[in-house]
Amino acid sequence: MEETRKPNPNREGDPMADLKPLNIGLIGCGFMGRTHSNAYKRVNDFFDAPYRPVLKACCARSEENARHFAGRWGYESIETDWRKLIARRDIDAVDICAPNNMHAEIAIAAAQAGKAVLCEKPLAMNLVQGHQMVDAVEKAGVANTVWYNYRRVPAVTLAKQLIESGRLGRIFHYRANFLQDWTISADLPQGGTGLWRLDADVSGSGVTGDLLAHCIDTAIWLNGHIGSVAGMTETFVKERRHNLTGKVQPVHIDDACAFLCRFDNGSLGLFESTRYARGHKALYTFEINGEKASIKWDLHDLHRLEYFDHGDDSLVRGWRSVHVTDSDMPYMKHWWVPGLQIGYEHTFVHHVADFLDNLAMGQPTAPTFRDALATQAVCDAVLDSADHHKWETVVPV
Ligand code: 4PW
Repeated sequence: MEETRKPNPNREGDPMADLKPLNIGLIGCGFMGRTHSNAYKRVNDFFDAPYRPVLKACCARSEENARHFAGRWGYESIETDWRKLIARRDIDAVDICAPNNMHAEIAIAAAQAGKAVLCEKPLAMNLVQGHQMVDAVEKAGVANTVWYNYRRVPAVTLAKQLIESGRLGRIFHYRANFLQDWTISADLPQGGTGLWRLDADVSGSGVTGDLLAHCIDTAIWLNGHIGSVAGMTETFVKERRHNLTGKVQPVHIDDACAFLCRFDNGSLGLFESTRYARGHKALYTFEINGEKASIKWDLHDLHRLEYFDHGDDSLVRGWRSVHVTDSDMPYMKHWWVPGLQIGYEHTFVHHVADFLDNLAMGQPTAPTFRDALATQAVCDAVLDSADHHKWETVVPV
């Protein structure tokens, strides 16, 4: 959390000192490539970071796409083969924004080459791959992190602080949803640019790895280890034309997934995700009920944390809408004046700021690959449970 930062030795005494460059090699020039590039470009404008990210090279399979992306975001050079990018001596950190089926191979090669590795979520296609990735970064001793960005929404970080301070007391319930509606049409193809999320060979899973993984990462962070799960999944559209083969092929992703779980702290969890909730584009919500207080949060209103404290005077007791914009709130002192809001893209800037600070101090940046492996373990257990129609124990990692 930003609030736990120690003074940065690299900036002590000389705030104007030249910042050390950190040369970024970005692999994958799509949606996530844009969010990360924006974060690298903005971080030094708002944070006293110890490094200056340099957009050294971006890599896409198509030279045209790589050139276009490099031109727009200011990358100094391009590659079309990720192995060449990793082999370059002028790259310090490899950022993986390629589809999920490439995460493991790229991350392992990058770690073996001694690069810092930043990987998009979910960590891997499955737990076996995830373990290999964790082994690789830990054996190489390289800095590593996974972009579960919603932890760094200031209101979500504030939720963490409230829970850690004991304000909620014993936790009884954790509820989370991530709802979308963009795949309802049966005419939508699977596979190819932008649509690889529908092709299980590339994505690993459907909403479980793509959306619930966010909810699980936040939940483990806020409420601790999940011990067992009971899940159900459905694929509503069973065949779709594949963009790469041109043929109508079976769909193997989960279009919707819901699961119950038990946390090690004794609380009960209820999670739901779907891409078939008409009217919802990216509705990520969670609610946590404790003995003394409850909190709830909604991505559509991301700067608010709703808080109910049973200890309030009963005459005025009720849900408070905490507007998380004041400068004493997590991350907010780096932005505008109190009352003004920030958004989705800032969560990535916060992640880069934390990563750079931690790198300078030789500290890990959560979620590390190992932290993300715990999320992967829950995702795998949920899918196994749905397949086997029974409760599954989550493998400790
Ligand atoms: O990681 C998720 C994506 O794959 C995101 O947080 C939202 O849902 C936006 O796009 C998808």
